[in-house]
Amino acid sequence: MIRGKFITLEGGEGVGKTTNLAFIKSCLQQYKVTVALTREPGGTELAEKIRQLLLNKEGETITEQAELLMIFAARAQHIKHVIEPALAQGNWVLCDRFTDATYAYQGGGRNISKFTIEWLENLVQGNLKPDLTILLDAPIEIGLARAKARANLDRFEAEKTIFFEQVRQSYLSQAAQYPERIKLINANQPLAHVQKELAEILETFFQ
Ligand code: T5A
Repeated sequence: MIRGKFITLEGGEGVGKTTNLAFIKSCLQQYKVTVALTREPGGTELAEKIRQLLLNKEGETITEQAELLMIFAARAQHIKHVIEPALAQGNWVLCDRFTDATYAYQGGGRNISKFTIEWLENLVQGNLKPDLTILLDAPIEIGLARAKARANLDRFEAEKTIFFEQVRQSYLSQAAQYPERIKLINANQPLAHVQKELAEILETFFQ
């Protein structure tokens, strides 16, 4: 059995990740691969409960360390019960956010050290890394305006502007550091243009 590929979709708030997941899935299916769609935090029953706790603005304050550990706890469940089994069966996994989000939000946004995140990444993931990551990038006011127009703000979306600037810069520096894996798309353009670029990236990936 040939192991499947692991593709992740990243970006700040409201850049269009969820909107484009189905489009990416349909592109991948043209190449005759079976695709499992999933997301982080979440993807299993327990991980979805952790997601609810993480996004909830009410109740006691969640410390930065607790937030980081909850994210990796959810990720451990997700990898063990969903991602690894799917890849081992030859299916492709398309995931809305993964560990690049932890470097961006907990590293860039919360100032947790890269070494701490790397340590947890090694513990929880072992050798598992995405084969391809697509980073949708837009000025933060564009993404936040889209997110605000759509729903009530969650605990992350209610952060200050500086937090989102740090998240964005952290994502961009990761894209600069890993250009082979992370493909950057300007998400501040009409959806049809974003999807044309997505299709081109996937076509190149299959060559
Ligand atoms: N988190 C997550 C961490 O802190 N650390 C981690 O390790 C991980 C994994 C939840 C939160 O968890 C945090 C980060 C997050 O804050 P989430 O729900 O996946 O993660 O993240 P959100 O960014 O909140 O997801 P959103 O659903 O808000 O944003 P999307 O998915 O990027 O945007 P989407 O597709 O819903 O689009 C928003 C609106 O914009 C429109 C859409 O129609 C929609 O209305 N839109 C466009 N409009 C015009 N032009 C375009 N090109 C458009 N693309 C989309």
